[in-house]
Amino acid sequence: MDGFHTKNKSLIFATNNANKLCEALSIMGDRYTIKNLHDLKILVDIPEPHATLALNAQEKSSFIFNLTKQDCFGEDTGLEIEALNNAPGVKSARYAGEQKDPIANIHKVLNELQGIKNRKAQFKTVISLIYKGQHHLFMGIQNGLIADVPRGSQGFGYDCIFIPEHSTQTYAEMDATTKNKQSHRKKAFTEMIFFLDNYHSSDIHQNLDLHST
Ligand code: ITT
Repeated sequence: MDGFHTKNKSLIFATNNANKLCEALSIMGDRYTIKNLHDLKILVDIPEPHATLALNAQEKSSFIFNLTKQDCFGEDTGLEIEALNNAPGVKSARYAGEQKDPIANIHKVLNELQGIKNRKAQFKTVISLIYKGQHHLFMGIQNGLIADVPRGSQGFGYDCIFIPEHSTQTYAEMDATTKNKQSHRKKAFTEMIFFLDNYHSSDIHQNLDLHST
């Protein structure tokens, strides 16, 4: 790795979610300058109309690239619950309706899991990066279990019902540093950082399948 080339890379994060930005800043460290849509005064809720996380992530990055022509990335994250046939999945933000209400989403999940013993789930993050005009995909998965009742007050979204593997605490019972050490987002961002740190213009990146990821 060449430290000179990895300094001060500047990327736009195509998100309106302040919690995601906060986690990204903590994971990416100070070698990257990350700006979000709020920083750039881009006031838009980018649609997420697709059937896969990868296509939605690409929708976000493409939308912002078309507007700015700058290096940028978007990510889509889904909670996939085995006993619910991997729902809410790509519908995680709007599981209980268009209002994107995290409390209503959690209620719906817990209601649907009432009496069900299989609590296995995974969080999946897919990042779509547009770097020097080329598209690249990265993925991170964290396995875990869905708690019987919400626990903890940290974090956001579904954090209070997700217990990652090898832990007894939900994400919402952990401090941010502990979540960011081993989360789905940490894993996907680590893949992207590795790619950026080792980027050479002649390299070919093996991409994931947009329609099944
Ligand atoms: P952007 O599209 O603006 O990035 P969003 O909040 O719409 O933000 P997603 O569509 O990726 O983001 O989020 C899907 C849902 O999953 C949404 O309800 C989030 O709150 C939730 N979520 C995402 N990452 C999470 C995490 O790390 N922990 C808990 N819930 C999360």
